[in-house]
Amino acid sequence: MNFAGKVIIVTGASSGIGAATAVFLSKLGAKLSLTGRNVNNLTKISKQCETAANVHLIPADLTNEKDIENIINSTVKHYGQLDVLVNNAGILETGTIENTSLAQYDRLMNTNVRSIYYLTMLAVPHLLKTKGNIVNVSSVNGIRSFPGVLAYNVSKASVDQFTRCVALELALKGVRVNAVNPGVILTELQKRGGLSDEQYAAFLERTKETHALGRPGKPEEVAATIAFLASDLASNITGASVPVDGGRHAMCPR
Ligand SMILES: *[C@@H]1O[C@H](CO)[C@@H](O)[C@H](O)[C@H]1NC(C)=O
Ligand SMILES: *[C@@H]1O[C@H](CO)[C@@H](O)[C@H](O)[C@H]1NC(C)=O
Ligand SMILES: *[C@@H]1O[C@H](CO)[C@@H](O)[C@H](O)[C@H]1NC(C)=O
Ligand SMILES: *[C@@H]1O[C@H](CO)[C@@H](O)[C@H](O)[C@H]1NC(C)=O
Ligand SMILES: *[C@@H]1O[C@H](CO)[C@@H](O)[C@H](O)[C@H]1NC(C)=O
Ligand SMILES: *[C@H]1O[C@H](CO)[C@@H](O)[C@H](O)[C@H]1NC(C)=O
Repeated sequence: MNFAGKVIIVTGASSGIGAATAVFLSKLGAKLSLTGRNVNNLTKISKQCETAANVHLIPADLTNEKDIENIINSTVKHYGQLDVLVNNAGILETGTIENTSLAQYDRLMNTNVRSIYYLTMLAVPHLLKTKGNIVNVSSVNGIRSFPGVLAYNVSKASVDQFTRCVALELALKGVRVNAVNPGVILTELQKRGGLSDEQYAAFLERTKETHALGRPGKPEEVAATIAFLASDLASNITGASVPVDGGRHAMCPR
């Protein structure tokens, strides 16, 4: 895989899968635009990237439309082109149909779906010029259902459906669109989603049974899959949702 000369936007790059993806792609020669809410965190990740000159930081809150516009404008102004969009930013909250709220629905759909919708709209004219591609980070929750994270799962199912629809719309124009669907990955997502330290420890213990490979995944394993889908090696893959979940999507309780 070689991304020399390729310009890649990674949203949510200040932690977890986004951070691992940024570092991974930088080692493969990519020029990066990294977005995140927290400038200090972004700066920390940029220092782990291979070549400082190939990292452009764009602080952004993806619930803010102007911020989304600025991600595209600033990237194209800085590098003159865009080759790959990695839609990674996302949030997780728990809630069932009995204790969710419309406010929660709006938060999840705005952050996990509406932002991607708009960012992708704005990115596509530039991707058409470079015959670039899009990788969306979804979740195993997009393809299988779990109780207790209703709005989150609905938002991720939307991401998968968007991925397939946009893939078909852009296929003949030479732009590929794919998603990765991580299972439980060792990031701060769950704790930020409201789990206490104890609940999180129990949650991780349970991954030994809920993931066929018997362990949670690492951000670098998702990053490698994102890099593959974004690379020319995946030239004949579009509209795919690729699980990176230790086999979880294939399992049934028994
Ligand atoms: C910034 O990094 C700290 C330490 O890793 C983390 O606790 C915090 O949630 C991060 N903030 C954002 C907005 O990502
Ligand atoms: C981004 O560029 C577009 C097109 O030039 C312009 O309409 C829009 O106002 C710009 N937005 C921001 C936030 O810079
Ligand atoms: C909603 O209810 C579920 C099941 O009773 C519980 O596990 C969860 O913590 C509750 N979530 C909220 C946000 O109250
Ligand atoms: C994923 O990919 C498609 C195509 O880029 C995009 O339209 C969609 O909004 C993206 N976002 C999500 C959440 O999938
Ligand atoms: C993709 O695969 C199809 C079916 O095997 C083949 O006809 C097509 O030429 C391939 N496209 C590319 C870009 O390799
Ligand atoms: C959605 O996904 C999460 C994370 O895997 C899972 O724990 C939750 O139960 C799912 N919720 C629904 C309603 O599918």
